[in-house]
Amino acid sequence: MGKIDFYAAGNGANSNGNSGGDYIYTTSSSTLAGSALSNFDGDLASDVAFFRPGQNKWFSQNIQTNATLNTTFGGRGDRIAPGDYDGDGKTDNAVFRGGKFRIQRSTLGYQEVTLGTAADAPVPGDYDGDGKTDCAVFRASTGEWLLIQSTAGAATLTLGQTGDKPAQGDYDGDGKTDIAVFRPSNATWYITRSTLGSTSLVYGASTDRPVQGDYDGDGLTDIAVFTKTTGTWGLNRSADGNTTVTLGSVNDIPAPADYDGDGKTDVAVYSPPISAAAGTWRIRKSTDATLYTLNLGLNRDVPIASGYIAQ
Ligand SMILES: [Ca+2]
Ligand SMILES: [Ca+2]
Ligand SMILES: [Ca+2]
Ligand SMILES: [Ca+2]
Repeated sequence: MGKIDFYAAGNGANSNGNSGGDYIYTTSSSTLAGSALSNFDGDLASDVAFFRPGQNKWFSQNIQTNATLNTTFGGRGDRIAPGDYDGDGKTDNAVFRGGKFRIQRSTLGYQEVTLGTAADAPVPGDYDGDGKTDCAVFRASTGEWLLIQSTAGAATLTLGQTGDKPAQGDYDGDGKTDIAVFRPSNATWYITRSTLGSTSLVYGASTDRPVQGDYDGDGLTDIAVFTKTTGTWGLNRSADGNTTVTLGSVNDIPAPADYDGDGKTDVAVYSPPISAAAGTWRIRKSTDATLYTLNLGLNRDVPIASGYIAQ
């Protein structure tokens, strides 16, 4: 079978007798929900992948075929900003540094986008829902989200304050990334959904890290937190309810993505080697809850999947 494109689609209707509030949604492989994060070969599953600072190496391994890709892109001081900026279904090498995105698009070639300042956090997502990742930054000091959308153009939205961690995702499942923050001081999530409007929820603890993803595969991003001291993942799933999973420890980097390609985000961590020869990837497959492990990586390697959540 050749390459196919993955789309989830559905209806959101409120049965009030008219079309108000009703909509049709689609999610393509470039959104922050579903099965296409960290997907360098463009199949249906996320790849184990990392960025190695210093060497500027991008390495990915398909865990079904063990096929690997190895490219070089980026420079000193870069933060990864992964996404599918050209909408071809393959994750593009992309970095943010000093108010500029540098993107090696898999089909359309190199692109630079000037946006924000060095102090801003890159928060790429598909804010206009056209299937292409948009450049975006979050400025905590003012709560501003500065967007340059691939179809809808430039926009500035406001949500958040100093200390907040950005947690963008598609929480209402309309195919458009929604701005969102996790506020450690009160353990509250604040979300401005593109179709359903504003909402907030107390979930997690002040020291938790936001690890939002689509853990139940319904097309809606789920609020989720990782407590590194206990290795506990709290998943507030939109369709399947609240649950916890234990995976990881204090030195681990959360790397949630859909590695088994079933449309549900898998709980996953990267353990840097510290004193061992290589790091360890641990992925809890959503299909059967079995653990996949792979020895791969060095101490400063940055999991590409961690580039979709607050770094
Ligand atoms: Ca691409
Ligand atoms: Ca877009
Ligand atoms: Ca949305
Ligand atoms: Ca999965």
